[in-house]
Amino acid sequence: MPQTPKKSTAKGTAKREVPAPRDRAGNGGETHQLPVGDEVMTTAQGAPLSDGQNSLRAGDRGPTLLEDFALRDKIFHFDHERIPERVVHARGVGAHGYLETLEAIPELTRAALFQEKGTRTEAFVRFSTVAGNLGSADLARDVRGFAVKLYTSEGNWDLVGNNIPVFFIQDATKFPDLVHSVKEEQDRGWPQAASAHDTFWDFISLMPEATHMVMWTMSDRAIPRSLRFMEGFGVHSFRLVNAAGESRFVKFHWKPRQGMQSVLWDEAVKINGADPDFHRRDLHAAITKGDLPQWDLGIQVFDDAFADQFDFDILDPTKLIPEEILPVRVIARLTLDRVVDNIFAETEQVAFCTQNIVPGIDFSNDPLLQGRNFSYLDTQLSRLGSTNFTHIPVNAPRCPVAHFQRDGHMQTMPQAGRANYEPNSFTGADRGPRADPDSGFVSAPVPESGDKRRIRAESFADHYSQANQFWRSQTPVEQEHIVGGFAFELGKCEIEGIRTRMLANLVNVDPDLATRVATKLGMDLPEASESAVPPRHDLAESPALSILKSTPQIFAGRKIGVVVTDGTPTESLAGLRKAAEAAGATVELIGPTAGGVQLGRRKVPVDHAIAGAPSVLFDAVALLPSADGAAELAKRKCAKDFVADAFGHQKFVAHSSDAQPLLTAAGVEADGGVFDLGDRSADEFVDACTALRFWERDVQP
Ligand code: HDD
Repeated sequence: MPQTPKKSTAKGTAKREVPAPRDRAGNGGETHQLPVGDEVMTTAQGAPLSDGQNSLRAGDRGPTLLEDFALRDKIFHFDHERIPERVVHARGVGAHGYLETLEAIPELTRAALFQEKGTRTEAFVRFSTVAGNLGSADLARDVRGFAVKLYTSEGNWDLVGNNIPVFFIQDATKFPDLVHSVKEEQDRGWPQAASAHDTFWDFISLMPEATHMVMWTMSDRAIPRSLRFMEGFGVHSFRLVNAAGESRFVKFHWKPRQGMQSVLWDEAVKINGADPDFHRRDLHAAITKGDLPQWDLGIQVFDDAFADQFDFDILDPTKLIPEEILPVRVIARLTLDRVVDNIFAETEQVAFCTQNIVPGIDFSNDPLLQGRNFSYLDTQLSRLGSTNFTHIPVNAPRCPVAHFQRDGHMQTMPQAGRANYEPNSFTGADRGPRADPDSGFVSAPVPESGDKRRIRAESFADHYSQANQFWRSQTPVEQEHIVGGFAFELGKCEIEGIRTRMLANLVNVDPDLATRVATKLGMDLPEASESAVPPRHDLAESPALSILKSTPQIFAGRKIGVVVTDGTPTESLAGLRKAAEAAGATVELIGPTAGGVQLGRRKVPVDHAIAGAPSVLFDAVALLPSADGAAELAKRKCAKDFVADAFGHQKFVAHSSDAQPLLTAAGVEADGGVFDLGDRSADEFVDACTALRFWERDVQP
């Protein structure tokens, strides 16, 4: 039967308010925002529509008419919805927030945001994985991007960092090679979001400068439990410049106030299946429920004298300065307090550029940074299609913008005045802006000289000593994870020569590491590869490089998965909930089905059905079934896996005595990390959970 035209249900008479346009300075721009709510639906041109369900046709069953401007308007826009995803860091999640200055540092920098304690600077942050496409899974073993846009009163400052303080390569010219090697192989299109393949390890094993960074990416740093539980780093040495024009070097650090935490590789693999959006969901949930993630912004400041006596070149981005040698001084705090309204408009269109700096901050000669400064602006043109991407609200500076740049695709600022050049002899509004030598950006007056050459400085030649320092600074548990990481990834390489070459490089890092990886791979240990300078194995250990040595004991922001069934005693559940909430943790209920459980006379909703909520989604678990419920669950594979995995992943487990059949069915024998709530209190359990894992449990992967 042909559809007869339906009457629109929208209120055709509702008054439409027209928002104010963006001003000359780029502020406002609410015209971009469609009103939300009970409004008349319109075309993109604003014409109200009477019917959103049917296109215009001649007769009930006749052809669609070319004059249907509403159909064309809608399909035209849909056909062009996608823009190129980022060539790297395609998958990301963004949030709004602010940076609060805790300590004024005018003696170090004239940057406006650091002149007074208490200054609040609006911020937008985007976290990302590097290798995977937009639709890849969150728990890939990968570096996490940590990009921060600070809308300061003197322009946007973008600190485009990672959660690892060093980088794979020393020179920007190697970046396309690095990225090609890690992305899906061009002749087959896989693997997706994974470095465990031949081309990546081929490149890495041929580029010894990458060795330090792969020590980090094979460590737990590359599989964070939450984006909230990881550090961030500006990586390069930058400069701070004060009002007198004096400059010093600086490295930027973000320290999570929630502490650091990672997952095990076996968990990462399973989380990717159970919830590929695990990280973005976690960030969204924390912010929307008011558990606002915070990072302290710290600086390592040093002068030329320090740089000259330091063991490595401070311009080399494959090196770090241990915090034990140069402590991190906290100067500000970042708080994320608002999720985005629209992923595309904000997270997708945000355009970070390393060259976005402000008076008081300057670049160093790090060759990677210098190359990045070219690349980011360039890539935004390709992604966003116009030089006017700075007009998009998420990119627009919050301070006045005044220049003679004109026109181009999608120009949205009606720039007034007569002159669009300078110098000019007009006055008043027709004159336009002028640069100001006193308040404007002045580059640090650093003397430069030298011959033009394509060369890698000799001071960049040591590729193994800091890799060894990283290795020795880890706890035995973390070292074992690193060995597992290398063995897994190299085990995926089909070409044996690549594995051998990488092992030979690892011998330079540490013979014990190399031997253990070779054993896991079932390979003979090769001779050490040739090294440009003899690797040092005597650098002082740096506890700050280890997650487990440097993270505070804190369970706030974590999640306990509680298994309940019909008949779960309400008082044990209430006791656990109270203890968890007192520690700032969340409790989520897992029932035999999604339909809820009967507790006394009440039907209580659950957050998950056990078949869809493996224990990898939680930081600790509690088993509180009734005796009947435990007997039923003990027959189900998903319930046994839930318990066995929680135990195998070295998590703290609490249980009622009724739960014993389930523990037995899962093959769990109680140890110090398993709490019988008949004998020990919920408070004791949650207190133990602050260690996050019961690492003493000896579990063979
Ligand atoms: Fe990069 C994106 C971080 C080296 C070229 N990079 C990008 C993002 C982060 C980083 C966090 C995502 C920003 C966002 O969320 O939109 N990149 C780094 C760090 C590096 C680094 C910490 C080394 C210290 N990058 C690097 C080099 C080059 C690039 C050497 C090129 C010479 N990076 C890009 C890019 C991207 C990018 C192609 C892709 C999308 C974008 O810029 O906006 O220009």
